[in-house]
Amino acid sequence: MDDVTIDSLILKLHDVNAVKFGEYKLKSGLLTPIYIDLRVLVSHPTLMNQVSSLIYQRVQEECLQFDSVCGVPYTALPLATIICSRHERPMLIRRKEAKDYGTKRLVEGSFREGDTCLIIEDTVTSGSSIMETAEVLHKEGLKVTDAVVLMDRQQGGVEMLASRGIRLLPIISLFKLLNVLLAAKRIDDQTAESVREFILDNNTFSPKKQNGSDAPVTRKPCVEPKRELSYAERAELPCVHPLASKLLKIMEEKQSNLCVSADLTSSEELLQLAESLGPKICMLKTHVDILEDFTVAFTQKLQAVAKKHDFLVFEDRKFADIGNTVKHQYKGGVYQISSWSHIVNAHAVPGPGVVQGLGGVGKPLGRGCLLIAQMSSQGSLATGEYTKAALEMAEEHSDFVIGFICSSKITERPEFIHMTPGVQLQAGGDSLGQQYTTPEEVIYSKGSDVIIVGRGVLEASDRLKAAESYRKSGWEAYTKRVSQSVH
Ligand code: 5BU
Repeated sequence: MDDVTIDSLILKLHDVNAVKFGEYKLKSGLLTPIYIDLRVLVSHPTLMNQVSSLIYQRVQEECLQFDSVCGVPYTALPLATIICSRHERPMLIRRKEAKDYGTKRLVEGSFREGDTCLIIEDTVTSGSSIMETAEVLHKEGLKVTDAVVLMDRQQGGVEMLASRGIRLLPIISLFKLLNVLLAAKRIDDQTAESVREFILDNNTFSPKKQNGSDAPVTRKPCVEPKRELSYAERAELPCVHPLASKLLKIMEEKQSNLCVSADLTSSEELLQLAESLGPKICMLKTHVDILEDFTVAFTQKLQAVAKKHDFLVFEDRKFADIGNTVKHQYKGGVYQISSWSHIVNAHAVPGPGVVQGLGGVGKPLGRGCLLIAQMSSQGSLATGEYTKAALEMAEEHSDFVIGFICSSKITERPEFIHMTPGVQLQAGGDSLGQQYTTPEEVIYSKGSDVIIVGRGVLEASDRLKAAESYRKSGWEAYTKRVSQSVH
């Protein structure tokens, strides 16, 4: 789905008053500074068709398999009708109230027990409306595995539905909507910030509520495996964080454990680098504060390139303050890192508050954090007991910490991903204390998972060729390591 189409749709939705700013009451009684009312769509047939096309495009992109389609009443009903009519797919209608005469059916249309029904919705906040419809469908013997939604308010719907076995596929996220309206000067910084604040402070999903107990719910720790697992095997473990699982899958699919460190000062050059090296890398690391021309539009373009070439973005921000401060640094300020970077990192030096502050912002967005357990620079103080303490901190916050920046493997637990900077094809260093180790040494001998390479690629006369050499070298070291430990 291309970004230009989404951006222009967002502006059109704003034009027809489907997105309003002010003070509105939600179904839950909560007052919200943004209201999304897609009921007006029916008065705008062109827009209606465009939205239906986008929903169907998403269905095709994800190769979803289903026997029928059901729109959540009422706003999504006409959307489902257009899609089903245009693409000749069977539709089901869920009644809000059962008739008190005739068949008394709650679901109209023909279906067989065990059929899969795809749900379509216009806006999701907590996910409860989709869940209500899914429960009615379940009672009729239908299966619901996926739901496509035009607008995700990012308040916990994805997580709530996932906990009930339904994958929610959103087309527009609220943060994306804000960025586009802000870039088009439809709203000011203050409005965008107050909405962001509201969304982050009002996440409706609490794993505690889901299992009815007060005990904090964390993913069950992985059992230490008896042999070295492949990236693909680790991705499938239920104890692995969804973002770590995504990264491991990308690594396996692209046969790349290379993260390029895009330490550049021009956003244009950085985007060009991302575009050309995209197919070779599993992750791109940034230092956005060294860009001389940072804009919100840059982050949108970077996200689009990351999506196109299937890599994750890691902003190497190295948060190191008390929880309350890092919370603001992560979600706000000029860079709004949480809105575009999949992964960030933090020093363990402030204690667990740093992870808790960041987690409050990042967890609802599905983000992940790396703890800096060791550094590549000469004389680093992050050694011994400090490294051990960072590991313990990660183990206690494994619902947000997905791994480490380290020079070698520090734990056998397969849910944590080890990432190592200070890598070049020849060992050595620079004049300011950086120390380099080779990909073979890092991945094969030291058991790390990802090589982070900056100048090794950036200073090469042919960056693409250099990236390919690092990818190949890192991948060969990994296959050698895994094959030697098989059974
Ligand atoms: P180089 O050009 O490959 O030396 O760049 C390494 C990058 O990794 C650079 O962006 C550093 O800020 C970053 N880095 C590092 O080198 N060592 C560390 O321990 C950590 C980050 Br944490």
